[in-house]
Amino acid sequence: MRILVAGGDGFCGWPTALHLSKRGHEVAIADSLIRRKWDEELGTQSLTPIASLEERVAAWREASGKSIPVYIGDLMSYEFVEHMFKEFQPDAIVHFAEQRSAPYSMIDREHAVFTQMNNVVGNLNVLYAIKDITPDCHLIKLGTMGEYGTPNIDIEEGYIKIQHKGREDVLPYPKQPFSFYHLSKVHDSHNIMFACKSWGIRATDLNQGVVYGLWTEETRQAEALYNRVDYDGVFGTALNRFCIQAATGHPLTVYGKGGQTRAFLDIRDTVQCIELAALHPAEPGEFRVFNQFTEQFSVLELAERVQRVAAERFSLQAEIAHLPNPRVEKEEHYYHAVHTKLLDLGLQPHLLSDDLIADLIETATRYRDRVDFDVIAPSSTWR
Ligand code: NAD
Ligand code: USQ
Repeated sequence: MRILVAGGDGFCGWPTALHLSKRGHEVAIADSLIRRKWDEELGTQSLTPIASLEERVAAWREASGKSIPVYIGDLMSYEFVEHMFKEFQPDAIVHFAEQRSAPYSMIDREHAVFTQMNNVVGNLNVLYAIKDITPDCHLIKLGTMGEYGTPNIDIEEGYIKIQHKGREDVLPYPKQPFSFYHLSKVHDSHNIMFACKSWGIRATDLNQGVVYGLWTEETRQAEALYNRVDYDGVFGTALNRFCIQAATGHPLTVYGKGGQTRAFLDIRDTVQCIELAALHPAEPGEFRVFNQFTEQFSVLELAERVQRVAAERFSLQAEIAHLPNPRVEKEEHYYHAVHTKLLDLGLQPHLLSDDLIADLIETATRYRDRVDFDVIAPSSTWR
């Protein structure tokens, strides 16, 4: 298949592009490289050294013999999107190219407005390009489990059967997102659903949980292929942050009580899920939703697990700090989310293992000189 990976310079996009290329698909990457600029804005960097996108694809050509053409540009520019679709003629587009940090979207008005413009406008441009240039192209869009929030009932995969005053319908599952970032994903979902209904576009919304890990088979092959991994208080995510904190002697930053329960998956399962969605496309006009995660954990449970592995494998004594929660969220709640559709398509999950945690701690120990303690604390607050 001809697969365009938008956001292919990022944490999920880069390993996905390599995985799809390795599996024999014709892959192209689109990215504005803006994520590298946000690192500069925040005074942070990936824990692992990352090569430029140009060096990355050259290293991949050397390692695999396969070419990945690159389109550098902003999805907010329709001219750019139109040119790329006309030239590459994708069978599928995997759309990762958004501002994905909840704390970044909550810094202030400017960051909230930017996040929603970047994400909603970019996604709308992709929808129009599909309609006008490649109407059969399957949109594989990264959504988030955080679109649903934490309702006191089970979370279904996109839709729920409702009985009301003696009548029944299957309706979109109610959305109670956590941040202006998560809200941008809800707006995207609504726009995609409308486009599928109106124009007959085929789309899969992958409501992904928090991704942990760093390495995939392909990204380990050479230093120029290394993936990025974030540890700072804005872009770093729960489990990865705890491993890097344990390795560097920083207390593990549990926000509030730590009973916040979220859905999680290994980066190796992200790349698998994307290929499964591509190989089994939605029907024309279908707006399909998959919950893309493999396990759920509370934040405190993860911190305790990292603490134990750090002690057992490395004799490191990691302290757990309960910081005042910078976010407005429930710290104790019911959480049970359905996630069977990707398993039905053949997903073979990599469940969280002590080995994975140890591997992350080992990587962080190797690159501890790149860790700046000043950017670890949460710097953006919801209130
Ligand atoms: P990332 O920030 O590492 O990568 C995103 C990439 O998109 C960056 O390289 C950035 O330069 C690019 N980009 C952003 N806006 C763009 C635009 N307007 N035009 C062109 N390129 C643009 O993020 P990630 O962690 O790889 O996340 C990828 C996607 O997966 C996001 O949509 C995110 O919401 C979703 N997601 C991520 C996680 C996670 O835990 N990382 C979990 C669930 C969902
Ligand atoms: N948390 C801590 N300590 C930390 C970091 C986070 O306790 O040091 C808590 C947060 O308060 C929150 C939970 O851990 O309750 C998850 O936070 P996170 O920063 O790991 O993840 P989140 O903000 O939800 O966002 C990440 C990605 C985003 C993706 C989302 C999936 O950045 O792109 O959409 O995970 S989900 O959570 O399912 O919505």
